[in-house]
Amino acid sequence: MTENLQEHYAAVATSHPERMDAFWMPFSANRQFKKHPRLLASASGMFYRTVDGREILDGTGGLWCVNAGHGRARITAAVSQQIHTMDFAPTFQMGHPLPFLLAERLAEIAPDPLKHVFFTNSGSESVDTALKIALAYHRVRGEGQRTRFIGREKGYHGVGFGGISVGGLPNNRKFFGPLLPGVDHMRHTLDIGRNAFSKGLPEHGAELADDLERIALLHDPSTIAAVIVEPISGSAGVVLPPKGYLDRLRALCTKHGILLIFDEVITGFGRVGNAFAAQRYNVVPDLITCAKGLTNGAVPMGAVFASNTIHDTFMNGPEGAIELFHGYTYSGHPLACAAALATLDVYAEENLFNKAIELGPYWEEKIHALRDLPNVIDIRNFGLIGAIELASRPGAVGARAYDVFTKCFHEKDLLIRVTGDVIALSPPLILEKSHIDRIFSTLVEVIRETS
Ligand code: PXG
Repeated sequence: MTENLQEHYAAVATSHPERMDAFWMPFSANRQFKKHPRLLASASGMFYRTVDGREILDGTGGLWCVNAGHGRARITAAVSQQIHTMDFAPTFQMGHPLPFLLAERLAEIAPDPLKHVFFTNSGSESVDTALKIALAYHRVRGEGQRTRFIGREKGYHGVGFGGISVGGLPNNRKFFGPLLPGVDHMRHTLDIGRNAFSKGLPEHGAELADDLERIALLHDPSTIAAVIVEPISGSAGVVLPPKGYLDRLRALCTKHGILLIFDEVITGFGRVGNAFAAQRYNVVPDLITCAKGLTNGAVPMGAVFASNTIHDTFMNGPEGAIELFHGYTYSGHPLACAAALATLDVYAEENLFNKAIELGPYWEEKIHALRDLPNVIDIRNFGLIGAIELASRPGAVGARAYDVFTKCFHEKDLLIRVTGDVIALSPPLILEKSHIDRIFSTLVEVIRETS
């Protein structure tokens, strides 16, 4: 039925493009897209299939979320069974077993001591939740003057007002007014001049963490609630932490009583090896935000991990009092929980949190083989993340990478993601060496053909 509907729609869309007008697409050039649509109809393993029947190799894990590959039978069955058993149940002053089970499972894979989980429906909600927990935590323990947040240039923390306030991408901020007050930003860590073509983490730039000290001293550390960073920035075009940088941020936060939030919406669930980047880099934050890979992208869900100290601080008032005035109708939704539990099973059974460590060196070797292609000005990689940065055409930032993107999709059956002139890659973790070979041989051809 769905397939017929899709085929029917695809035919209609081709003959009557104006029929596509009602859907206002997110983060998209709507008019350009609707003139030349790219419509996907089904997905399995490493591949999408388009409405016109082409098999497309997925170099992006959907949108950094399908870590276990598409159409996993175990996840599909769990969600399907759950919707037949119980479609919805409230979690405000009520409950059902699944979010309790899931939180316990998640606590097992989270770094010590982040053993408590608050459920949301997206990365953006996870970020706003973490920021609110940070403010409320300080207030509950009698330091309510800690109201400032520190983010970072180029940071992406979703699209809620909290997230765009601490985020550092100008286009995501400039249309939306004054945002949250009391937010400052550290400098970003992308330094192509010193670190171009680094393999893995760059050597130079740990000292940029000292921006935190400078900003903290400017406002007085006692006014700062939390610092939020992505261990690796994804949306900004893959920006890596220089060696020692995250340790330095951790030390400064501890010194000044500031909470450290790692936004692991992209880096969580095996993308860089281990469950979380916090473990891979051996730096433990106070809060971790996640989403995406939590359910393998199958059902929307996000989560915030809180340290025992933060959680326990809220559990001190009168027992009948609500400890945190925050939550979503769909926090701990049965379908999302069922998807997440099955996803964790797949990750564990197939040892997928080890995949980025195991295949990382091959991935690194293959991506860096592109360094001498025309217009390539930097290549960055860590785990199963890769970025190839192209020089921008004069006066047309993003045009060259966009041409690579469309050529890959329409002519070479490869899905990549581009942001500005950066080609970003984040394939499902089930990929094999042959997929890696195909991704990069295609990119070699296409980059060579693109002026
Ligand atoms: N934090 C981080 C670090 C993210 O990468 C979000 C929060 C927001 O998540 P939601 O679920 O609200 O979208 C994200 C999302 C890209 C791309 O191509 C990245 C994201 C979303 C869409 C595209 O880089 N990251």
